[in-house]
Amino acid sequence: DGDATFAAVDLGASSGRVVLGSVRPDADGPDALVLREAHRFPNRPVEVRGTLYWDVLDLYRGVLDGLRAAGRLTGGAGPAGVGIDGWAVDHGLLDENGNLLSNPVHYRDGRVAGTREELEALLPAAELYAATGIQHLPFNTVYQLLATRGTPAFREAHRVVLLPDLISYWLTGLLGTELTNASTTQLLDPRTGDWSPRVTEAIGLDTSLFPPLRRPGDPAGELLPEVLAGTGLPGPVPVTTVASHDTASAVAAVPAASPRFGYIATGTWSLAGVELDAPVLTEASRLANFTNELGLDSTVRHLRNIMGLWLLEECRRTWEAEGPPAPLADLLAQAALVPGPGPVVDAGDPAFVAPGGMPARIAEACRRGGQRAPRDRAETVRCVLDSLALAHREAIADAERLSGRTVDVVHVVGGGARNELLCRLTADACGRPVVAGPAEAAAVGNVLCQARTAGIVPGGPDAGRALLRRALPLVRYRPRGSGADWQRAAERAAQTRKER
Ligand code: LRH
Repeated sequence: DGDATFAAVDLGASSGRVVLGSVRPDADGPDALVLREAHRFPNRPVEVRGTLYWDVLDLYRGVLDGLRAAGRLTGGAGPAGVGIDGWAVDHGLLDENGNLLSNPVHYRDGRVAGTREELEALLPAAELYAATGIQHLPFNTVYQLLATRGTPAFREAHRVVLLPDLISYWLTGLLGTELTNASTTQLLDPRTGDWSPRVTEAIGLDTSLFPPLRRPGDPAGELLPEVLAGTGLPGPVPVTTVASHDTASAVAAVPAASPRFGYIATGTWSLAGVELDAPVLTEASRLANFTNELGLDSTVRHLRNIMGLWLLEECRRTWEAEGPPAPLADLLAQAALVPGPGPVVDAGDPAFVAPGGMPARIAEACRRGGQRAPRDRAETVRCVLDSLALAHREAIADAERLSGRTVDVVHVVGGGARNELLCRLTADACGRPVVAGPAEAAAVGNVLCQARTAGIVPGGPDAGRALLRRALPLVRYRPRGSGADWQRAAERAAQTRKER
């Protein structure tokens, strides 16, 4: 019992943050969980000689700055613990002395071209899916390793370390491979929770390249003396292995009251689906491009990756390069006035993965499908949000059909929970009530996992979720209309798919 303040390090594709979560399990209202953002920093990938990299040292500096700020916010006492989560699939290579051999490459880099065919020749897609349950995404770790294994850096590599684990290594000096994130590599068998011999043998990968697997809740060490000195924190500060895949932490923070819920974890991506006890490894699930990622408490996230607010972030990046800033609030207010659903694109189309020229690519996709292209920024933003709402509708319907789980309510968590228009359109398109929040879902799941390990919150998904329902301000959206207009929009989006 008691209460405590934990620091969640949460690394997203467009920004990182260190969030303090103070947990008071006995409090009845908002005091049960108080969140304070200690520090937020941009994540700015950089292209060098045709390769897109993460600036991982800049991110690490952001983490250290955040821990220093967390110390100040706690009046010098420092957090009771630290946990690290971030986006999936990416890794760094370490030599035998633990030094980083090369800069981690961004999952949106084009180096994976051709690796799908390479793997298919070694292991047919149906067998790969039966062994791992992971949907095909061009940048899954397995493809990145195929792309990199001929390089001098890979030949020198002693360890392959997933990115949140790399940050954890720099903070603690200890190496591990966290299980929920390992499940996104497409090298792990979700039934055994261990590397899949079927896949690793097919590609000739030595799994001892990965540091030993560890589970959410396991201790990950303590902040190193040099980290304490650099951040001014008083030691010792334990580091806990949390669900280090940000989506796993985000779904652990869904404040659902019953198992009959769907979720949409929104941010750069929209991850839409259901939470199950066991993976769905059917051929129908593979063909629908549904994945089975591992979560907290041995749960499985049966979901589809949808392009997400990346489409909007990229439009804004293009517009801002052309002229004055395009503030998000203004764009959304104008988009809300555009009648819809109007022209729509397939927000699952991998053609949208790469950065650059997004407004033109969206317009082109509309025209290709025989629709009129958006005429201005407001219409473009509306097209993106209508397309996302539609993709959410299809993913929730497919998740129900493929898993047999009934969905009575859809929870929108992550950054998009702040986007009123997106939530409203999602409720209308899904024909189900939407409950929005928390927006900092990954950080909340990260804090909850630490609080459980510290014995402050009881184990299992339900106690944490009940605490969140008491503590968090949640916004509810009722679905409007019959859904007939969304059915027609679905037919238009299917047309852009056909023409692809
Ligand atoms: C979201 C996310 C998602 C992955 C992608 C690479 O941040 O972790 O779950 O598919 O990044």
